[in-house]
Amino acid sequence: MTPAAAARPATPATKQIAAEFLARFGRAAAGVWSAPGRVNLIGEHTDYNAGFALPFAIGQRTYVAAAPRTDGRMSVASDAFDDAVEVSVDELATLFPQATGPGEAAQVPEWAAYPLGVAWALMALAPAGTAFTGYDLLFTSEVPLGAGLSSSAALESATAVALDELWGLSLDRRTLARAGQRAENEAVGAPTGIMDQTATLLGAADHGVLIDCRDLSTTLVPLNFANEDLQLLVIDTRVRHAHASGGYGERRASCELGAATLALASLRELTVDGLAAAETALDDTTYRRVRHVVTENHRVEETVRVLGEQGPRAIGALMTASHVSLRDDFEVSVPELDLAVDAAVAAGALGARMTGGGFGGAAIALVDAAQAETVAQAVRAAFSAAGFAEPNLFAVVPADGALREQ
Ligand code: GAF
Repeated sequence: MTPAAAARPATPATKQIAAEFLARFGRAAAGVWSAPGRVNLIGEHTDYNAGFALPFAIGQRTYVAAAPRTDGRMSVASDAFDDAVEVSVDELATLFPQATGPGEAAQVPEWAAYPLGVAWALMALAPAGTAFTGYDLLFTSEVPLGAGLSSSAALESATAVALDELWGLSLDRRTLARAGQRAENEAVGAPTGIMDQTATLLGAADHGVLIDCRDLSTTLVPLNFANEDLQLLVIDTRVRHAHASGGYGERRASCELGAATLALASLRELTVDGLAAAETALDDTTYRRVRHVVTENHRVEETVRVLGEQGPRAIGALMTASHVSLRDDFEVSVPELDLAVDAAVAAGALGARMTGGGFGGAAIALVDAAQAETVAQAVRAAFSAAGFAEPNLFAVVPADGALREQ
């Protein structure tokens, strides 16, 4: 199909990707789509436990330009990676077997497994008889890779909205989110939850997205830091992480063990009041993983309540408590994240916490706008004194989710 032109004005980023597409493929793109990275305000490692999370989409986006091909082939290329990949659409339908373990599923360079995995997952959802035209897809991204801001979901969701429209599927956003998660789980082999795809597909300017991961229902929660003279600073530690390997899967397994031992469908069923009984039934490590999830769900509900009653200035203590729980009970922080949080709070931040899956990536700090530079300088100085690489600091605001740009 030939998509109708979208009404959004061109931006420097959309002009750039359109020009790169023309230069690379010798013909104009038929359209440009984009999806944002995300910051999780609070609610970490709760999504795969059917719990609550409160992320928001950020202004930094991943863009994809696309034009149809006539030879039944699909190509994906990115200005961030050398290895472009091309496959026939027929091959694509069977390219990814179900992952049998972290990192075992990739049949293609890892970055390409994200967009090709989404195409593969969408093909399985399409009505019988859908004509799967091949496309050239070219990506560029403003979302830093491996920084805990979900560059992966930005890539998945940009692909999902583009191919949904180009293939005429008209799937709803929750279904697109599940397709992105399936790509990540089964094509890339990372056993991640649904929070990031939901935030990048359902986010809205000046709002957080409260996700109930039990039924994937979402509520937009007003969240405007500037109105309260606040800034939300991202402190990218530059310690890179990957969830296809290492501790993420182990934490998930611990949670599943905890729920199974307590005979619960998921840790969502356990409340703070039930923790004392859980402690006697679980080994110490499993208990601490469970305690994090249960108290974090409670902190998300409290954050939503406090935002509604008092506004964002009052949520700092909940953010910092979330970090302490992730550091001590869930044990997914690293020294750089702990230092970012401690230095920001010591310099006057209202609250701070690691954001995303952990094992590296970024922290966030809620600061008075007037104090933002003081806090940033204190964090940089603390990193320098500790001998850590200089962190990358920038402010983010809640922005729109995935959309058609051009
Ligand atoms: C990563 C995962 F992709 C999410 O699904 C979520 O589990 C998060 O870590 C931790 O809250 O971003």
